[in-house]
Amino acid sequence: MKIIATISRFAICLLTTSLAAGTTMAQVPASAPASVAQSEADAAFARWDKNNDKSLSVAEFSAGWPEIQAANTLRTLHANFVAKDADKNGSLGPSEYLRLELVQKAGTSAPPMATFDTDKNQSLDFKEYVGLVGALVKPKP
Ligand SMILES: [Ca+2]
Ligand SMILES: [Ca+2]
Ligand SMILES: [Ca+2]
Repeated sequence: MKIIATISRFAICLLTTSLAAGTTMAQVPASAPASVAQSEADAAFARWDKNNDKSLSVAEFSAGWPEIQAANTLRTLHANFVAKDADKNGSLGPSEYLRLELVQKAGTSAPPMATFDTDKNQSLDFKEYVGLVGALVKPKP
């Protein structure tokens, strides 16, 4: 179990670092202090280590795995969002919306941007974009 604990600690550390960089965007320097990532990793590890024996069993690791996947998904989504934000103003305007792959694929059945623009400011911020992807991406069979 020692090996699993070491690997997953490393994975969590990578994960929390990238997640923090992805979700808080420009507000933090790209390289957060290692100690911050470390304490986040410790917190995640402690959360997953249900019986507090300082190692993650296969069952504990499996239970925490969806969290890693969710974070990876979020990181990918954020990278896509940034890539689609052609004028780099931090949100997707109507023309950027129409260029989204998901919207183009949906063609005439694509919902108007307003469907996802929950605060009605004529553009989609990252949170609204996540809602769009959630609505338009069909779950894999
Ligand atoms: Ca444990
Ligand atoms: Ca934009
Ligand atoms: Ca909006």
